[in-house]
Amino acid sequence: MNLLRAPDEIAETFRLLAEGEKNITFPDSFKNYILLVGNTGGGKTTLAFVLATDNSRLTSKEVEAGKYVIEDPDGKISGGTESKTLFPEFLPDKDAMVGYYDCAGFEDTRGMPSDIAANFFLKQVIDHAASLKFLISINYASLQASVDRTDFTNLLQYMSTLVKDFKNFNNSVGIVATKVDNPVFWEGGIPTLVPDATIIADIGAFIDREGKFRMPHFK
Ligand SMILES: Nc1nc2c(ncn2[C@@H]2O[C@H](COP(=O)(O)OP(=O)(O)OP(=O)(O)O)[C@@H](O)[C@H]2O)c(=O)[nH]1
Ligand SMILES: [Mg+2]
Repeated sequence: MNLLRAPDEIAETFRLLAEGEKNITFPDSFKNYILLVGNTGGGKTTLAFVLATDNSRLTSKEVEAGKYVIEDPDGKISGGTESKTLFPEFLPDKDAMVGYYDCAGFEDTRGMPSDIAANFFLKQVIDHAASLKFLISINYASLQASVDRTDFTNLLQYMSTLVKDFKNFNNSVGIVATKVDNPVFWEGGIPTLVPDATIIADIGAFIDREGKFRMPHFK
């Protein structure tokens, strides 16, 4: 941290902590939480909408030829490298009696005050939980052997700082691949969509291989 900027950053940290205290909610009737976590822009907020709302307010927009993003009317879904979500946002699933918390991205460019505030409120959510599960959302592009693995490695590192003992979370951590494109293979000169089951199996093999290689203590 640049010392000359320190007073500003300290003031900003306190401002964000005060703002978060006003924003964050812990409804009494929900104690079982599913935390939506992952790198910035991995699709946590979009997934929260898909899981906990009726989806009818989401729209898709073509941003480049054949490339779509999903938008919500309140502008909570992000578009840039800065994490749009800062304070964990509560979305209830009344049927399942669980509460989703849409969390800030693990890696973003907003700096120290935002990092401190994001981690402070994440800890508050964890402390309020009677039971806790994690749903990691990550771009499909980061789960392919042929693409850069940095994103996945960063995710593993962050998860291992968040969860000290994964044995306590057996069957409580899920991964959702977002922004899955439509890969094709050619059969007799005809393009055929790769079936979902094949994509899921490939992702499973990638996670198994990379996870064991990067973090041998991960199971
Ligand atoms: N095509 C497509 N776009 C998606 C999908 N999931 C997310 N997006 C887009 O990806 C961008 C980031 O999505 P968000 O849901 O805001 O990601 P986030 O992880 O909450 O981001 P931060 O809160 O900033 O960390 C948005 O432009 C979304 O529209 C998906 O499955 N398909
Ligand atoms: Mg978000």
